[in-house]
Amino acid sequence: MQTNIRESIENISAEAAILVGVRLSTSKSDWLDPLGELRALAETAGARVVGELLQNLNQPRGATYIGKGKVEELAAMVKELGARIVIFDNELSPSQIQSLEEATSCKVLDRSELILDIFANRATTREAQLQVEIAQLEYTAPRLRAMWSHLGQVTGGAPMGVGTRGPGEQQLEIDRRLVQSRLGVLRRDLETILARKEREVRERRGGHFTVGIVGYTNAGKSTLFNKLTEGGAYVADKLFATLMTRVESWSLGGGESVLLSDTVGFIRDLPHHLVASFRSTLADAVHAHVIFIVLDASDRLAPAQLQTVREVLDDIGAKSQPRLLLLNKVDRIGALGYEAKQSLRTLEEWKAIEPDSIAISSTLGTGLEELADWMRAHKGGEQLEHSLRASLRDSRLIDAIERRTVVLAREYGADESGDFVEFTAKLGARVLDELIATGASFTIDGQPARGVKGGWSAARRSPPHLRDM
Ligand SMILES: Nc1nc2c(ncn2[C@@H]2O[C@H](COP(=O)(O)OP(=O)(O)OP(=O)(O)O)[C@@H](O)[C@H]2O)c(=O)[nH]1
Ligand SMILES: [Mg+2]
Repeated sequence: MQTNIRESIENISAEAAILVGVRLSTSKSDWLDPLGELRALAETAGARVVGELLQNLNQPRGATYIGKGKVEELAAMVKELGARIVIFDNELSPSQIQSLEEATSCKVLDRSELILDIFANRATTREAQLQVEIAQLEYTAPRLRAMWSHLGQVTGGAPMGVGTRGPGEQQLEIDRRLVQSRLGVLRRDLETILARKEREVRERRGGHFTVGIVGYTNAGKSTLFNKLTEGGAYVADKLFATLMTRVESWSLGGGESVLLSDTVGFIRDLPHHLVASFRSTLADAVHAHVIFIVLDASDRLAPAQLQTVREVLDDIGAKSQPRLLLLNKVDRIGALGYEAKQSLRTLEEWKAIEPDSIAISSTLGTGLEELADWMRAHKGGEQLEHSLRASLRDSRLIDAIERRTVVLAREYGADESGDFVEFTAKLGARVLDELIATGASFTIDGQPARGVKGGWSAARRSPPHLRDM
């Protein structure tokens, strides 16, 4: 089984491919360049696109998805251009694939299979490989019948009359069982890795403020991540450059920092097996305190891409935290020609629709100061109630607490080190960090704050308000 799948992956690379798209009335693709995204996906997979075919239909034609005349046209194109694969933009059923393969004498793939192939080629860690193989087997299993009955005919096996079981049928049974047992093994392996990973994510969250960078594939997430942190994330002008999550610290100045995570990009109609498999990869985003949505504002399809991203976020359960929209690649908008600009939403239009968004350029660094300001304000803005005990001798600290926090109550007392005042006060992590940075000796909720480096996060490995989130 495994070899079959691996072979099919490698076959795409360097193969001459024809792209086929059917524009249905419900189609979500780009009307100006309907096959643009599929072309990028095919090229990412390493295919050489030699031809393209489009058809407008109200609804797909059952057996072959495209109309009879188009199938003939496609078969002729395959022959003439020497194509080795045909890639459909639409999702095909196993029997449609079979009919199309017979009619064109060519291997036929759909968009989901192509995406799975790209993921398979990019998966470098054990976790990613397991996720991809599981998704592939789950996607392939229902197609086995078609594959084998097809093979039975091609190889001239026993006639497949009603009630007879040709060699294909028997092989099918064996393969089904192989697939199921392989899936069992893979799922167990993956669970072990995931359990460890969940623990790691929880630990990371423990005392830190975390931010998940998400967005459509190729939006510029890794570029932004590298710009804000020590970097090291792979950046490329291709789809799905990033498959695994990376976490680095983003220093906001004044000893403050947050943990940023960069992760796999989203795409419309992502095969749902893949979404499920990659849920763990997205765990950092799901559990982050804040989500940055990076959008390529220089892409005509940005509004639809934003919608996809929001849908996927809802889907994976990242619903409760604040989301900040970042309109990226603003430098590129300026460089576009008049024609291209006409079909773009302008920044003014974006601002009117998404007033809280920030325009940035991850390559030039434009807007990143504003982003850091937003982050600082937001991080410091989470006002929580704490008790702060300060020595009455420390008038500067008491003054700072009075000025910088919302004091709800004051209680006076004395212990072995002298007289103190215990404040019940509302304050954010940022103010707390500032108080600690003064170097004064005081306690926060009963724990000493003095000498704690990195402020709040280090002082309180597991603050009560984060523990249950
Ligand atoms: N002009 C311009 N190009 C950008 C900007 N940000 C990113 N890019 C380019 O966009 C391409 C994709 O960038 P990445 O950072 O790899 O995008 P990504 O969102 O991480 O993509 P995936 O990991 O594939 O999902 C690269 O060629 C970047 O150089 C920007 O602000 N301006
Ligand atoms: Mg990336």
